[in-house]
Amino acid sequence: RNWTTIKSYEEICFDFFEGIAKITINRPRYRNAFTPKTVQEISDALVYCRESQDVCVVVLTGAGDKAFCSGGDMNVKGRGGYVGGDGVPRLNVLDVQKQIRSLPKPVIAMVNGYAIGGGHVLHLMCDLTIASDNAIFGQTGPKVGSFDAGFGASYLARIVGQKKAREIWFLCRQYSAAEAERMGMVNKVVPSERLEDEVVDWAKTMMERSPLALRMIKAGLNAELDGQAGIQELAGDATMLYYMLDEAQEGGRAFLEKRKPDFSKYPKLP
Ligand code: 2NE
Repeated sequence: RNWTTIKSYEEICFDFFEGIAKITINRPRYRNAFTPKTVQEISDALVYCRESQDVCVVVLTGAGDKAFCSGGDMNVKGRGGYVGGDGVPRLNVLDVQKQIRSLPKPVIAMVNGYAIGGGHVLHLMCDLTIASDNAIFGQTGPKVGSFDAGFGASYLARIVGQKKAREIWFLCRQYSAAEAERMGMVNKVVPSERLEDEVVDWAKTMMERSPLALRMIKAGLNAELDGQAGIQELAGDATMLYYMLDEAQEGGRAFLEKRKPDFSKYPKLP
């Protein structure tokens, strides 16, 4: 498959192939643990994915065959967050979680090994997860002095149920791809040599569907769980659609032409 580089970064790769943008955490030496810089680069790539008319589906993965992502880089975990080159402690991965959540395009986690700690939460945030049969899932926070009580807890519980979510966090065990699939965290498990083909198949199928319909259903699924922020997303999409109608154009035109708007001719459907 002929992936072309969209933009070069230091700690991620960012590639494109036939409507699919692939973000690869590229720190295999550390099982693809993220630093504040890795996260900043992912965030930048996600902004590109949101803005680009060419990107239809986003894939998030990790380099090599051992890990999707092992969470925050413990080497730079300081007091108050993960410390980058500027010496400031950050938890900027939480912003990336929200970016994935509100990206108006499908995001697939392509899990090719360990999805652990903050890396596990990243796969959860993606709309779909396709995993290789050697993938391993789990949270480690309470073992290593951390936790994610945000999406990492409540969204996990929505997916696997309260009892399983508590088990996953309280015991910090590791789960096989088959177990993760049974829990509903994984859409499909495939042999590792088929992983990318399978992900590209799923992406291509989604690209045959109406992008606006996918956007609205993602916003609707989010809205139920995300409170006012979720409603804002769905409402923003409704505003965007309204702006596409003559009825909304008439309001703006009337203002600029300094006349009363005439909305009488627009349909009032039952
Ligand atoms: C991922 C896992 C299970 C892999 O185990 P294994 O046996 O395959 O590899 P190994 O030998 O543990 O790791 C290979 C190298 O990668 C480094 C290791 O230190 C090791 O380095 P060397 O000994 O060769 O020098 N490495 C692996 N994960 C790393 C990490 N996260 N940071 C820095 N270096 C790492 C096993 O490695 C593991 O359990 N890793 C730690 C997972 C973890 O606890 N992550 C942090 C969770 S907290 C978090 O992510 C978080 C949050 O809870 C809330 C907000 C934001 C973030």
